[in-house]
Amino acid sequence: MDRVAVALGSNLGDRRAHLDYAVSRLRQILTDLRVSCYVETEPVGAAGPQPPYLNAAATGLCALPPRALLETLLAIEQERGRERPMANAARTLDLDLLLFGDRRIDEAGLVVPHPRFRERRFVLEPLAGIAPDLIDPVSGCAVAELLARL
Ligand code: PH2
Ligand code: MG
Ligand code: MG
Repeated sequence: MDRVAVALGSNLGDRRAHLDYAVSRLRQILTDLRVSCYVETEPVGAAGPQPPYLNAAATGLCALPPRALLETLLAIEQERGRERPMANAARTLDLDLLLFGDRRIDEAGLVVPHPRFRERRFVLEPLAGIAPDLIDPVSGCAVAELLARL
């Protein structure tokens, strides 16, 4: 089984309830689940003013193939009423697949490692709290190193 890492984010509605729900759903599909603290962060890259985010990260062991995990993450977003009016719009729940073991995948709709996670403090800070030694197979760096370099 591969150790996977997922980023969680919410800035619409009851943010804590959305993240709690996502964690309970992740517990059904991943074993040895570890969940970071929830951190409040300022929106990055939004076109206009937006409410602050609650962000978190989770890791666990996954028996599903990557595409099936991705589809499950998207289904969980839908269960919280996720809408996509435009890129970077405020959202009830965003679940991004960051890492899938040491695999590199570049397919339609599925790019792993996540192409922007190395630049995102709102991803690396929570992830470093639970998995500082997890290796990014593209840069060869551990999560703690990626955070220190920001
Ligand atoms: N997600 C984005 C864009 N900007 N900013 C913060 N603070 N947290 C996020 O989760 C986030 C963001 C795209 O998914
Ligand atoms: Mg995202
Ligand atoms: Mg997303």
